[in-house]
Amino acid sequence: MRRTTFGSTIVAICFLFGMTDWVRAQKVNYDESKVPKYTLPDPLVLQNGDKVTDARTWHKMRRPEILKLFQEHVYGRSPGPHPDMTFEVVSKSSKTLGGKATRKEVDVFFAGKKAGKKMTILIYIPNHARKPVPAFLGLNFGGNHAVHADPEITLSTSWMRNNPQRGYVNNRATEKSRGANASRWAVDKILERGYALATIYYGDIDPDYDDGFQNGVHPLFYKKGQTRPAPDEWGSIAAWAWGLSRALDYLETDRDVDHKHVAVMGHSRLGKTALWAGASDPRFAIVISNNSGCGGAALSRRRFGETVQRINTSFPHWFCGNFKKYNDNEDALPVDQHMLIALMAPRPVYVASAVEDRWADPRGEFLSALHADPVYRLLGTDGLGVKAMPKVNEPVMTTIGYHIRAGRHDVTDFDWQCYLDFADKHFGRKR
Ligand code: GTR
Repeated sequence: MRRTTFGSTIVAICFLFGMTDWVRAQKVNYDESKVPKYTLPDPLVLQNGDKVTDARTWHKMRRPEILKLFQEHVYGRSPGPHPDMTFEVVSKSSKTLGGKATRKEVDVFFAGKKAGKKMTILIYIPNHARKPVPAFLGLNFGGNHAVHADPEITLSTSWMRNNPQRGYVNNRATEKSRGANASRWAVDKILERGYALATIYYGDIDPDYDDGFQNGVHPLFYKKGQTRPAPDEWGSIAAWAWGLSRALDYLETDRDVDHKHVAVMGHSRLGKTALWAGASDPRFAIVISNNSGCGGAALSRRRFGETVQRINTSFPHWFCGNFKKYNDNEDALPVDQHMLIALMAPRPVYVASAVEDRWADPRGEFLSALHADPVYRLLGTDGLGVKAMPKVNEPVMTTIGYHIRAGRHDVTDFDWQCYLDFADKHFGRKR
């Protein structure tokens, strides 16, 4: 009798959640003792087996090798800018936020056509600071109007994931969503500290759902007869990162912004994106990963929290087709994520974790930073200044920065405080 009840409970659970999801959910590992033994590929050994012992060999041979491996096996190759791309400043107000800032909105027409695909960059520039100013650049989740309650930010008309409580209905943003993500963007603090903030809704570049790569920027670059990216061509993360590079193309033309001092920052899937943007575009002077987890800063081989199989199943459009070969097969990957961090070297890079964000594997994020250290040292920097995970809320600010803060998967004022201090330090700014 008891057995029957147990059996029917299992059947009911399987029915409710779907058999495969239920089985998969049982397999998520949060137990450090169950992390499998693994050997990481050595970032300082060339594919032909030779050791890399000088900066020149790193820059000329090993770095290009690693970049290519990430393009082929993880994120996919992206094109350069479209030759017809244009920018248009569509609004400018020099007295916003109580007179503290100048706000600009800039449309980027990816292929030059006004009726075609575009993204809108929202830029706040501190009025008190001497121009050009350094900047933070990051993609946002809820539309530009969600980063601050400022009523004059243009309400996004792009496709949005529904969330009626926050003001997203019928896949569109409503007035209610103004400032919905303000707690994640310390706009006032960033401006006070003399930095500009530039941000773009990531869905302007590619809406975040699997539609076979029809409604984002991918089709602008299909060859004749091509209907989707090849297995080694860009997925959505690479497309979002490509959009960040196009924003930097614009910033290079904006006299208020010091485009040589732009820190690219992102949270979660957009943290993965910030890392890939920084790896593939060396113009980014600082790269910041906030809680980026699997496919971001976390080592794939640890299979702790979210795994390669899990991420490729939930989000089949994020990575390139080839990445699926590594589902439940992480040891076959020719790279791991410490090599992604190493691609930033010698530029400052910051990896941030949160204690409760176990899905993103905080220890795996730290270990990537640690195992990138030999590359940073070879290039003459101080690398990561610690060998073990620091205490909670105690940031490490060497050329590789790291912190694990209290709390959940999120971006907080504490995180921004650290990023601003890190940027001040590495941009040589005194307070
Ligand atoms: C989760 C995903 C994570 C992370 C997160 C986010 O569902 O599993 O890898 O990217 O979304 O972006 O908020």
